[in-house]
Amino acid sequence: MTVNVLRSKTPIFLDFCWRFRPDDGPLVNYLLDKPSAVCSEPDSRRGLVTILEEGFMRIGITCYPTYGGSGVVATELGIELAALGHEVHFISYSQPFRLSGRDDGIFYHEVPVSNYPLFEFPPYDLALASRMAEVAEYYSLDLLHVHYAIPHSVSALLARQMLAARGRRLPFVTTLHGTDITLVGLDRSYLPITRYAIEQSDGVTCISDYLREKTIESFHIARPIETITNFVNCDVYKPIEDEARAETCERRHLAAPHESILIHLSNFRPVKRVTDVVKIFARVANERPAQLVLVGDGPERSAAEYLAHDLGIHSRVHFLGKQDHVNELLALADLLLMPSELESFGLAALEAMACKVPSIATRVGGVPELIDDGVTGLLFPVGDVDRMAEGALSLLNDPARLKEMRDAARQAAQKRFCATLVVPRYVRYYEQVLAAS
Ligand code: GMT
Repeated sequence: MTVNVLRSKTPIFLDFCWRFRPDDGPLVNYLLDKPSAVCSEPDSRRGLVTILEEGFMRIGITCYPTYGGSGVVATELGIELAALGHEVHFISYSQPFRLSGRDDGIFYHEVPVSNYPLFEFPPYDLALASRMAEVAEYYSLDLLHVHYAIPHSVSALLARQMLAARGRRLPFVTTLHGTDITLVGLDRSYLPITRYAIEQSDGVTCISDYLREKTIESFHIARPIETITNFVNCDVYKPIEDEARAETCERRHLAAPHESILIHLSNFRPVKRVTDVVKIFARVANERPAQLVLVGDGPERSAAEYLAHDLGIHSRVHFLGKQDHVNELLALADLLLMPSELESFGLAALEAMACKVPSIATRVGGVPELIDDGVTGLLFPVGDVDRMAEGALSLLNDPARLKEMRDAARQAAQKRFCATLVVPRYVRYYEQVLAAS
């Protein structure tokens, strides 16, 4: 039998004398003596132990693996945690799209969902709970971290109970991202169970203070909720310097050197108001040479395409669909358009900021916590496409001001939202949760 004793990046197997620590269940143990010692303590035994370095964790992460902010944050967090030496196990119905499948320290466990004809609605949440419990047991997970409350936190709660019945602990952290609270979670059919799962989580984090307050107010939650903002890897999301930018073949493919590039990046859900993006661009393109690049896909794409044709600007509007290396595209742009109805954070704007691209955005939800109006971007009321177009033009027509804002955007991303600052906060939070549970 092999047991974990201390914690380390690279397990070392040694013949030690050990015994179970009574309160910690069968998988957490501690060393009693040196290899040569006789096992003299009561209940002690000799056997193989894994020597692990202090602080090492095995973390199970569950998220929506498709295109969408919460899945992106969860995946990037897993990548950063693995880079810090932790072991990360993604548990989901398909591999998160930003994973290569060959990342060091990252494992993927698919959740098989039975499509037995009796099931009009296959019970994914139950299959997920079973897989979570299984993976936690087989791979000695320390904790689960679920992104987006519905249904992930309910599945994690079930997995924790399944393991508790077998004398094992499996604390779980829920990170709330936005529509799991502001839209879906408020639906009467989900509200009671979402509230229960939030209350029962061993730890709960929110991606902005706005969402934290909204959760407390809408769900009447009394338990502590910690804000840990979204983050960006500033070494991956980085600007291409000005002269080089105009010359890159990707940029030349999209626009002539004298043309501005406006970009939009989303999952094209109604909340993103993609048709407003096209309307803003039409007003800008009326005044100066410009191209619009739309990255992503979703239900509103066809309406946006129709509008681009209807307004006679389709030759300057490029629908690129889902893209893997959005960092490279963002770095080519002059401005990002994010006219959303609501954003609890606005990850796309942060990724753009790190690439020195300021946003024309709406003053909603958590966006003002990310974008300093007039300094790192410009904020407007929802639907005010005229003023958003004027704002975009005022920057594009004033290169000195645009440059100042570009620099400020990158600095803010580096100083406040860089992965190197934010990811250690998650690690500390896990440690607190593990110490308390
Ligand atoms: O609602 C969406 O558009 C997708 C959603 C998600 O969970 O995938 O996005 C939310 O989470 C992102 C990552 O934390 C945030 O950047 C988005 O602001 C947030 N969306 C909303 O609040 C509408």
